[in-house]
Amino acid sequence: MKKILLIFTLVLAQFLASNAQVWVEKHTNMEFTWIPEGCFQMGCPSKNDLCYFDEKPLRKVCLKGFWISTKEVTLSQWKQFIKESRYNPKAKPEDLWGCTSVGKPEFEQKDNEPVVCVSWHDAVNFAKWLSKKTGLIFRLPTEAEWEYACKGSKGHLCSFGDAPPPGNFANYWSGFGGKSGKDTFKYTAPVGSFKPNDFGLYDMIGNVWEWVEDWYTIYNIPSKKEKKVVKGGSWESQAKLLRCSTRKAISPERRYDAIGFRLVVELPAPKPSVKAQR
Ligand SMILES: [Ca+2]
Ligand SMILES: [Ca+2]
Repeated sequence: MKKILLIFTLVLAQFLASNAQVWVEKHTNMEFTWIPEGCFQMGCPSKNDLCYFDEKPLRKVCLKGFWISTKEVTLSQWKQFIKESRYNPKAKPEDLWGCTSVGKPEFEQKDNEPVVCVSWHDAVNFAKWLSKKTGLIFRLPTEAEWEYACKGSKGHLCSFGDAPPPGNFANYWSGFGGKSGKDTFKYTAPVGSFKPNDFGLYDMIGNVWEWVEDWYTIYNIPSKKEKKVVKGGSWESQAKLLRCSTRKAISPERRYDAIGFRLVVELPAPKPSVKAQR
């Protein structure tokens, strides 16, 4: 019975994801998915011992609907930005972690993998470039938007459930030998290599950490605006870290081989008559 229920849930998730309302930005071919207005429980339950203190407490947050990138921004889209804008920031060696230069990790990447080694400022400049190019407003998601999108319509702590699901669900740490994890990817995986959550979003947990707009603060405690938040864990995170509430404080100057980003675009809500375009 449990097995039938699991299969039904998976089929339903795929059906909902395949019926997600999407919009494609033509210049970069970047797809966005509509996340409907709603309230969710942000953070992690206080009784959950796996979560860190900075993910707690669980609190209700209500958001208007928004459009968010279906997948992480790819190396191909990043290369297009560099070529067209001639963006050429100086990277201090101490800000490069596992990177040879801006947008270039020490490992090989294919164009359909997520861009890494980009600072928070690089990500914001990418959004500004695309905004100028299209006349629309692109920006990083807020931490609340990102986490709501990650948790899906059921508010799952780990995108697909309240604990990391068994099996091949995301790209995470494969061990020092590489390819020893269930997902088989040693470093970054092509975006969309794993199943989407029930909003239709890919790789919210795992693959690469993702920059969000917010400064890092502890809930309800005033603090200095020194670091930005990255979300969701990456190819170098253990499976137990792959939660929607997982957060890390990183200097906005830092370029790291496990951090990328996705964007939000400020478009009107889709009309109810809009059909899925997949
Ligand atoms: Ca892996
Ligand atoms: Ca991710």
